[in-house]
Amino acid sequence: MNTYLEIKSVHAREILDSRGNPTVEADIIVLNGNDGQFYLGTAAVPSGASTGRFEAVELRDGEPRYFGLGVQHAVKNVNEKIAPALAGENALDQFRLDRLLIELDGTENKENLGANATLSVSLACARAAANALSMPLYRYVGGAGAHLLPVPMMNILNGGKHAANTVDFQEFMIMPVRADSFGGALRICAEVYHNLKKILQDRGLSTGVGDEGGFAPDLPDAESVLELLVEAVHAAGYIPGDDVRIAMDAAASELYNEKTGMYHFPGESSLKGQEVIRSTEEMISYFEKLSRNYPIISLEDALAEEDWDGWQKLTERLAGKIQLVGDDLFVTNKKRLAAGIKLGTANSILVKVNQIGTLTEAFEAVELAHKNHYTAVMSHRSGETEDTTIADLAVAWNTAQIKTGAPCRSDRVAKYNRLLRIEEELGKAAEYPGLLAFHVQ
Ligand code: 2PG
Ligand code: MG
Repeated sequence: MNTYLEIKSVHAREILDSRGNPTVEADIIVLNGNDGQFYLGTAAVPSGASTGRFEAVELRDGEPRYFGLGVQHAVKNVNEKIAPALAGENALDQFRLDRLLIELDGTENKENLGANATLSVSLACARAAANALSMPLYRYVGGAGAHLLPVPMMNILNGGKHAANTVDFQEFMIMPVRADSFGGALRICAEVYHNLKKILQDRGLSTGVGDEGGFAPDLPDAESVLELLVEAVHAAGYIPGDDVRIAMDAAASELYNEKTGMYHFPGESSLKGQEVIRSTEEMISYFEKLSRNYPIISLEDALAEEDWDGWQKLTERLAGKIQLVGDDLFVTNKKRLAAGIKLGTANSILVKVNQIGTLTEAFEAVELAHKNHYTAVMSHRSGETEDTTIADLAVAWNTAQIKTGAPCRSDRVAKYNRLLRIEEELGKAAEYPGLLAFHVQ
């Protein structure tokens, strides 16, 4: 029996994200020809703060309401342009639907309809199809092979654009590589998080949190943050470097100054009372030193999005030892990833569905990465919603790693909780990869 899930209606609305800014949410209703029933799929779009220059366009109204951040035009594009184009199509045909969206937009970077408009529809289609087939989303998208739970890359100390503190690098994360289940891994992370809170409290440091739920105290440099993380892992009763490794997102495009061609550290400068600037070469040596002294397994956006020469050098020097993740560098775009693979830059890609604007294109980026022995890390944005789609996608595409913030704030915890439920549902089939999630050990 051929199943046809006829798209009956597509409707978008403006909702708020975790930073109190507007974002797009779409509802899609399909009619299942087999049982004559209607099914709903809903998806909401996240939004970044340290946005890569080459990301697909997030359409904002630029009008006085919400300081220009309204998304009424993107919503209108869904309701008036996308909805008629998709009416009557089969929601099971995800690749075809995404191609239709790409064609309807007609630009390289989705500036016409907005990637926030296209993504809301793309994800809602998949959700409606999964619901109509009574399947969990990870099973519908990933098929029979979906069984791998991701290792959390959990951000417990926020800096950069995600917090108003003096920490210049954006994210300091823990990765529980020795747990035997996702649930066990999550417990380790939460225990370390609470120990870190206590350590900060005892030292009179702030325990206020940043955009992704990690603490955001004023600290002078990366070394002082890494010291605290190692201490928190110990205090929680785990062994740093053995049970728990560290990951960092430098978000270096934010520190890079095009005029000077150097990386500027405003927080470190203010606390040390002298201007701290690093060249590409000094950045590489700095990361080399940090990775010698601390159990760092993964480093994201260590250099700026256009510093390809620097990235090549960084890869030559460090790729054998640590995972080098391209976020702003690759922007979930298979063309930029292909260029990177050719040049031998990085060995991993961060996957953010809204950087590219359709489910199909995000999948193609993951596929290209895996084919070329790059790892792929499924990721949230710093502005999130209660939508948990990325948890299912991590399992569907066997990415084996997920970055989705601290065990704090429901927009982050919702994804972890969804993964707990998936693990429970998979039962014996569930696998937690631990160190096998990495090509470096
Ligand atoms: C990043 C992300 C998510 P943003 O840089 O990796 O942590 O931040 O969504 O602000 O780009
Ligand atoms: Mg990043």
